[in-house]
Amino acid sequence: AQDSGQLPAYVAWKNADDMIVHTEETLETVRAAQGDALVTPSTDLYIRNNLPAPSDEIVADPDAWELSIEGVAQPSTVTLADLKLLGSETVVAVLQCSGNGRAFFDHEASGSPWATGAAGNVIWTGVPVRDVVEAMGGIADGMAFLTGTGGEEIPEGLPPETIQVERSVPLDAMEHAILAWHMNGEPVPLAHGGPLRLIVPGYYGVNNVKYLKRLAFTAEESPAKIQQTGYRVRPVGVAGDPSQPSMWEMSVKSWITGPLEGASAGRVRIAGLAMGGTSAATGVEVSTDGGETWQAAEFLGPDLGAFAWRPFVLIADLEAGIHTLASRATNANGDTQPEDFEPNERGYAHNGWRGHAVEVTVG
Ligand code: MSS
Repeated sequence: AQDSGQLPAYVAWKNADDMIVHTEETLETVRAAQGDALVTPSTDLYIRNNLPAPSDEIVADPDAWELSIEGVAQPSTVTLADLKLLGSETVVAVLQCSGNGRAFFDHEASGSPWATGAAGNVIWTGVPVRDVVEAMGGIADGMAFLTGTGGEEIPEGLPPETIQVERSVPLDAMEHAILAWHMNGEPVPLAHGGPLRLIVPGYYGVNNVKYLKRLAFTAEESPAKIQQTGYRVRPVGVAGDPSQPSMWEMSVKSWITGPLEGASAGRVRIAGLAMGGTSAATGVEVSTDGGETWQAAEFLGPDLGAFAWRPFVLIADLEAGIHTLASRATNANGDTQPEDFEPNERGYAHNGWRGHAVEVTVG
């Protein structure tokens, strides 16, 4: 699927050379283009839509966008202009699809064959959810989840819960969650969920609901299919059900972004990206011999916070021959990437270092 160049019209503004178009609704960033970028330019950020995006009329006047807030002491409908008066915060957070790394499983899980490019590091600005809650008199009694509903129009005749993008995360996630109107210093583009998007730092992409039209504190998880049976980690061949782990918290992960194919013998600059998931990435090691020996790499650039990724670099001395380059990150919780990651039906959450390794010919 390396057919960059043919961008769908709604994302024609992206950098075609840096994108792999899997389908109209799924575009991945080219691995080499991820490089050692501290922040992913919006023009390079991947796209994953479960439903076609709403009309771009909704971003014509962002401040007029309406959000319904439920499950609080004083439920109400507010505009984006109102929300901007409640508080502002900027958080840098990795946005990563649940299926990023799916291509490294052997069982050919259905879905886009994402390699490393269904992930980006983004600067989000918006109002902290806790400030919204405070303004609405607090969370109503008995609520256990934060539920966000996407603003896509549901075609008539279809029961909304079959296709609606509505996701619930545990209340704990509220501590860091924001309702974002800016992405990388600009209004959130429609393709990435403008005018208003729920950002849940440390949680998989699917929980970061675009074109957010409803924010609700709920006693139960959303009845939507995408919550009940979708995005569940289960053994290969097993159907999704609510008892299985939901794609919530991200795990520690890293990958090399260069070199990916060849290099000249001698000093070689090996670069990549490391993220901690729900806690900060604290270190990353690189192996040039397929995991037999490891050397600590150095983080590059400023620390943008626990939910951001950290570019890393290691200058290695490589002899002519074939080298298997791998990276292995550790986070503040003390978790380290495993060598292998057990296959699961939908190919979610792969963070095994061996699958992400690259074979490079040095000559
Ligand atoms: N939201 C909405 N509203 N819709 C849709 O479709 N998707 C998901 C999220 N959110 C959606 C939403 C997913 S699934 C993902 S990843 C993300 O988003 C993506 O983002 P971007 O911006 O990149 O496109 Mo997987 O886990």
